Amino acid sequence: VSRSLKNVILIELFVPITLLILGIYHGLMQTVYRAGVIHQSSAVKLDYYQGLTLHGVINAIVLTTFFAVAFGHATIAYYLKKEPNKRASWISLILMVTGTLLAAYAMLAGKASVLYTFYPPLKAHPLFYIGTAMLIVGSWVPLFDWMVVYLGWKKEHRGEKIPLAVLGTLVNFIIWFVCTLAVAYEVLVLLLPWAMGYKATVDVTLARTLFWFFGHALVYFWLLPAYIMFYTMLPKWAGGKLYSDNAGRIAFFLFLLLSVPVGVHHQFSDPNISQSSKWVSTLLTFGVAVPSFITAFTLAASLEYAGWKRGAKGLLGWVNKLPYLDQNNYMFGYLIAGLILFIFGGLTGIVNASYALNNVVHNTAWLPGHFHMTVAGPVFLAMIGMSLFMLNGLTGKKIFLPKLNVIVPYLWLIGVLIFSSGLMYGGLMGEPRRTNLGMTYLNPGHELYHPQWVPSTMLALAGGIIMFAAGMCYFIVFFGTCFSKKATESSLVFPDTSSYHDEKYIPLFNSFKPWLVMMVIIIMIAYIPTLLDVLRFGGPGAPPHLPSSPTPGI
Ligand code: HAS
Ligand code: HEM
Repeated sequence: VSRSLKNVILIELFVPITLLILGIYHGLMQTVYRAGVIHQSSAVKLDYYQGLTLHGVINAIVLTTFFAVAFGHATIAYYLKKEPNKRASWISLILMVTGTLLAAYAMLAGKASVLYTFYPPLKAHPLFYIGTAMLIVGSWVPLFDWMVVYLGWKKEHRGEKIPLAVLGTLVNFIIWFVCTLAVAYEVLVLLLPWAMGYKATVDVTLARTLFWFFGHALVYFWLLPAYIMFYTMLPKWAGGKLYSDNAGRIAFFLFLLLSVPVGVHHQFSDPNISQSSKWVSTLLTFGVAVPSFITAFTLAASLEYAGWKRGAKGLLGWVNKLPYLDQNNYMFGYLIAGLILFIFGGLTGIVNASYALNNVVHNTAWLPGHFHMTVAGPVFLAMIGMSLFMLNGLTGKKIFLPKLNVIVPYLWLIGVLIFSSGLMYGGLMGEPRRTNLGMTYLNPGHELYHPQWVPSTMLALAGGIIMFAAGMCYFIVFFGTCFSKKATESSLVFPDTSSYHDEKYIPLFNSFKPWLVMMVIIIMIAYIPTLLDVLRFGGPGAPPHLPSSPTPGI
């Protein structure tokens, strides 16, 4: 890649990983507050909710968005052999960095403790909203630029399959563009005028609905870069082939159809959305699990093939043959550890999506249990692993302490398994999420003391400490590599995975148009009735909760 693109990508990796130090620190602090180790509303001059906001925003919004753009630049340039536009990539970078700095200022100054979901009635300083909007708009710019590069490539390669990594990148950013339209409207039309004092009130239910239109698609925006690595790189790193190329194409296109219209599954407890809309959302959510099931089976077959190629014997012998601790092939460890976590992250997601079961787990500690095995599982491990891989390739610097590096993902895996087990166990006993338990329920001196939550929060604390330790080891490796001397010529080479079943060119799996039309139709089916409900029964018109109905709704 050119010097300019190399610098853009390196800044896009360096900025969020530096901020991540603060993000990881606040993760540990959250477990400390929850376990009642301290009975304070703040620590080191940072308030509990301020810390939780910094944790969620840095880890789940800033890191993921910067990484997706950096990795997108790299995949487009590598697989299409054409570089994105220089000016567009710098404009995007400047918008994203400025937006992040504005939002960081508002959060660190204690003026935006609104959590990473930032919907009202919590209100932030206008700079937080302006910063968020700039980060989002900055991440839109590359999509339009990559589309130009892609269309140019297509003209010269008629009848050829779109490289799978490019297909995944474009699908991901189209999902991102569509879902962020709703949050841009929420921020610019509802929240900003309210935060600046031009409007006295805000429509809370409309804002929540717009946020969740964005909010669940957001999780697939986090996930798809990892899926690109699973399909197009992992099989090669494992020593084999991708079982089926078409399986990957189908999975990505199904995400395009179903990532957005499922947001209402976060609002099963909102009384102003009808039960029929919620039922449609449940059904579509089971639908969006299908591409992940396809992925699970395709990857298992690909890994089995790799194991056989490495000389495995017996029915499950292939599992032992994979290169788990190969220092020169550390990406395998980062990806496989994430996949193992995702088995549990996915299963708990299906529990959440089941309309009636959701009543049991909603707003409890079960939820952070679920999402640390997804966003802090396969997504996080793929992102930090690939950041190191790109840093290594683009700078030609040798990995610092490779023996330490190769154990980081497994340490993280063990930490998350213990941490999430504690949270889920506690959640099933009614432990709330987003609550400073140390002030009340886990304070023996308080009348609300709940001793039955001691074991679960202690388990979460133990897992949190292991995750924190893994995080610190990663920082040593990442920054150690950053500041070491250049060892070889820089060249970023992704593995070229071939397919076991390399099916012939099928136009439907190599064109966006039919899928985009279907996407719009499904979104309309899911969201027109929901928005009508929200507009009709919004604000004071919301129906009261009926104790006779365990699933609230009109
Ligand atoms: Fe979720 C809430 C449902 C996936 C993240 N989710 C959240 C929140 C976050 C989040 C952050 O329906 C909290 C939001 C908040 O703050 O309130 N989620 C699902 C479902 C899926 C799902 C059905 N979630 C994700 C992903 C996330 C994520 C991915 C981040 C990246 N989630 C929900 C629901 C809620 C929710 C409700 C709202 C709950 C409430 O009440 O508030 C599905 O997409 C999951 C499908 C996944 C699978 C797993 C496939 C397994 C694979 C691994 C294979 C392993 C191999 C390894 C091959 C079916 C691919 C083999 C191993 C060897 C050693 C060889
Ligand atoms: C929330 C711990 C890393 C994403 C939380 C909570 C805890 C926690 C205890 C609060 C649960 C609650 O009371 O509701 C940790 C620890 C980490 C870590 C110990 C590692 C040392 C991560 C990573 C990500 C992440 C790497 C994402 C990439 C989130 C999100 C929330 C959260 C999105 C929700 C914030 C909110 O409710 O507003 N974490 N976490 N965490 N964490 Fe982590």
